[in-house]
Amino acid sequence: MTLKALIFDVDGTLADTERDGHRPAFNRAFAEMGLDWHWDEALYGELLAVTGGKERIKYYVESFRRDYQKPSNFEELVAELHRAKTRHYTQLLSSGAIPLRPGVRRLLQQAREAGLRLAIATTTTPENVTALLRYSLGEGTEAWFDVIAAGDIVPAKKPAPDIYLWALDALQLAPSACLAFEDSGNGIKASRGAGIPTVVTVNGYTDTDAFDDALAVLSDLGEPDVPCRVVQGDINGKSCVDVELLKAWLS
Ligand code: XBP
Ligand code: MG
Repeated sequence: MTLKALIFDVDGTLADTERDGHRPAFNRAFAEMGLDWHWDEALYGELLAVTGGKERIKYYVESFRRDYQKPSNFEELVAELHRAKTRHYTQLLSSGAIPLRPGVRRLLQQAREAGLRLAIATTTTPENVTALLRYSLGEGTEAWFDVIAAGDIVPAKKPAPDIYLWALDALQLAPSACLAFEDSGNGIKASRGAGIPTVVTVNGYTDTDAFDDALAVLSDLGEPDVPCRVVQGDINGKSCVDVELLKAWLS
């Protein structure tokens, strides 16, 4: 099958957003609303088992704060907390605090030059995607992506395949004409569940997840002069992931 499009996860894949982006933003929202909740780095790793910010807050309350008396408007409170968290997170991104991961900008540029289409399939809120692209990739780069599938447009978040199926439908492409880029066990379950061959770049929160079904598992996408580390699979003697390698994987 000819490669037509690349579909990228955002959090953990385009940039390491979780530990120093989403996590402090959640904590600022909790403090702002007078809650004594604080998610340290280790606890946040456990909470990442659940994708989606609102879903994660509810999981925390149900599994870690059984002492907490939920008010009758708990759903509204979660929604308000999440809006505050999104405000803090996008503010953080606007300061340029979160750079793209190695090789991301290079591969996106190469893919565009090679005529490949680009898409995004993420659990996070659309405003967060826009902010990351604007402040980390550059003003106007949202237009590089034909499809941005994000947040609550599908009710079932990753590991359900729904967000990828939504993106495929919007692209009007078969899964076998695409490659997905993911960083987590939940992410690859979603992309493979939609039938899309998947490349994984791990990070500190996901390097012990299971990726049996990946085309390759790498430390990052690498750069010509800063090679990536291969955890699983074969990158044909290259130092980094490029369009030639992606095409070879798909054939
Ligand atoms: C990302 C997530 C998200 C973010 C928070 O998962 O799990 O929940 O942590 O985003 P993936 P929101 O990388 O697999 O898409 O708070 O905006 O939901
Ligand atoms: Mg991710």
